[in-house]
Amino acid sequence: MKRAMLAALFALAANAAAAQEVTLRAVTSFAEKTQFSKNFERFIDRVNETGKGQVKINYIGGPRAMPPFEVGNAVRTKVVDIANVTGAFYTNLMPEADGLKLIGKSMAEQRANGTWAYLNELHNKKLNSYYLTRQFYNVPFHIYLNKKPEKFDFTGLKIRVTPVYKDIVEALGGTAITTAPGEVYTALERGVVDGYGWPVTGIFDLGWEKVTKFRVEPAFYSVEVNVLVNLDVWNSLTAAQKKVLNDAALWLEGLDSENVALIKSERDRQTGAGIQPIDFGPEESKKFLEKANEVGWQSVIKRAPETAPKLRQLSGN
Ligand code: 173
Repeated sequence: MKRAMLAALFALAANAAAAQEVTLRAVTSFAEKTQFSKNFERFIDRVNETGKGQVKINYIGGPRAMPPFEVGNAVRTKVVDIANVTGAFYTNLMPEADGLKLIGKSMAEQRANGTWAYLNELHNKKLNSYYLTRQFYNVPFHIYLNKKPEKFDFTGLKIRVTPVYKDIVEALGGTAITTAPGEVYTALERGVVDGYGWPVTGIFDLGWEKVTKFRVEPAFYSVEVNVLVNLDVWNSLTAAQKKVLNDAALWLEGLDSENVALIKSERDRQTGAGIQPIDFGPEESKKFLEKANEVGWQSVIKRAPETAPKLRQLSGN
């Protein structure tokens, strides 16, 4: 009798745990298994392992499932519960997101100095989402070209952009053409563009080395790929479920330490593929970086005059 009661109790407890397990639908704004989805995919595995009985993530996939520029809105409206997405793809909803590229501090620093809290507040308000974390703060961007300019002047060049590169490309006289990453290869192949902006890592994922001649030095800005959770979903989670996600997010932040070696190997690989650096020397490089920072902030401040100055101050840039 005692035994039967115990068994029944255990069954009840197991049921309660099962009833508590929540399944989150996830998408990524980058192609599956490529550079800027990979660590998010590892995060999903981690959550599914450590969160057994608590949280389960159901990975819907990447741009084949949802156009990248729609991912931010999909989290906002709870079409998906959790997403891996760069702020560059949701500046229409949150102009401040364009400022993320200008914040080069690690998440540990951002949590310590109030940046994370402020960004979370902005994501709560404008994207109805919880700002779980950001990845790749220590990976910069480059402009890649197929025509070689004589100086830092892109006049006459058509360059594929997202909001990340638009202002600096235009400040240097180039013509900016916005496309999703999935359209870059064809645009280069057909000569619709003479170059493109992209991080230092990842160009091999979609075969762009075959249609790329030059990489402009120096590297600039900071890659930001964020993990957002719909705010209603976040608020409905138990403390234990939030902890699973938060712990996995901190673990994900730790993966940024891999980026240093990765950058070196990707630069070597680019050299091996015949991609030549264009370098106008230290003075011009310094001027370029100052200009990129300034036009970047001015553009964000113009679109978000109430909030962007505080972000700039927190960034230290
Ligand atoms: O170039 C892009 O599509 C872009 O803005 C981006 C942002 C973060 C990581 C990779 C690319």
